[in-house]
Amino acid sequence: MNDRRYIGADGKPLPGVAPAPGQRAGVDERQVRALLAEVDEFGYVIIPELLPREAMTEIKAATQPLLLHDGRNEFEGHKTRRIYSVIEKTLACNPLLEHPLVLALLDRILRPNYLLSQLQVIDIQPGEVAQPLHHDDGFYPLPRPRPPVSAATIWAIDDFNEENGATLVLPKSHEWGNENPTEADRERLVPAVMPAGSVVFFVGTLWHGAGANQSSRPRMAATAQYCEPWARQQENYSLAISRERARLCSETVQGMLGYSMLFPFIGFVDGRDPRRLLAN
Ligand SMILES: O=C(O)CCC(=O)C(=O)O
Repeated sequence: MNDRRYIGADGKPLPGVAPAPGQRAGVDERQVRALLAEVDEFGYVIIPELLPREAMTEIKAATQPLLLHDGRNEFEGHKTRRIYSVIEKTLACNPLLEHPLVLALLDRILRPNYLLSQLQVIDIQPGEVAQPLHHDDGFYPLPRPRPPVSAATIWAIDDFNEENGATLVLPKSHEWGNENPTEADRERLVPAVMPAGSVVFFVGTLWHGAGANQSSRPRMAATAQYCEPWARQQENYSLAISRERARLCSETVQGMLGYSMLFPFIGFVDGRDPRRLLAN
């Protein structure tokens, strides 16, 4: 099939667009199918130790000095520190957001040229209470049940355990209609217990939230959310990330920041592919 989504306005293939499913270098197709089957059934999957612990230690060293403020409300968490506009401040998390296995999953859930919706580092301090349950694409005013508009990763930079605030997920809630979780549903929450370097991947329709941190140490995570290329990103990357900074990123990340198009009518600049703006 001649898929027009991969072709630029000049009729030539777009550079750096997401390859068709099955073409991510070094990714085991059977693993992708098995992970997707779990996501289909439960709404999430935990991938243990996808990166070495040492990589997380490096990310922690680069990001810890940037964690300056406690959250401003119940959702951010009054004892939780977050870094927004991460790419403007450090490129340390880029390998997480463009990990080939994560991209291979996204390739099958979202349309080509899906976008980064937000990237955050989240450091939950001791004594923090559990975050209100939510699903990540709940702010798009579209009735449920429906396919997800987004998908997310939460990477464990520290070990995640039941005591320190491992993300709580509600299995199968991605299939729900417009109902909210009840007290009885809370009994079914599953903590994403996983060692540093692991990731929990889930669709934007899955109910979840950060757990309470009842330990004596902070729990650090990095989370990347991705959305359909027709949906508005949560972080306004055209304003938050400078062009100079975007130039330091890979073509994949540049595309996810917004230097890409959903052919032919979404995302153009002066009627043309915005990738041209990064050319020197
Ligand atoms: O930190 C976590 O475990 C989850 C955070 C989360 O879901 C959010 O802030 O949207």
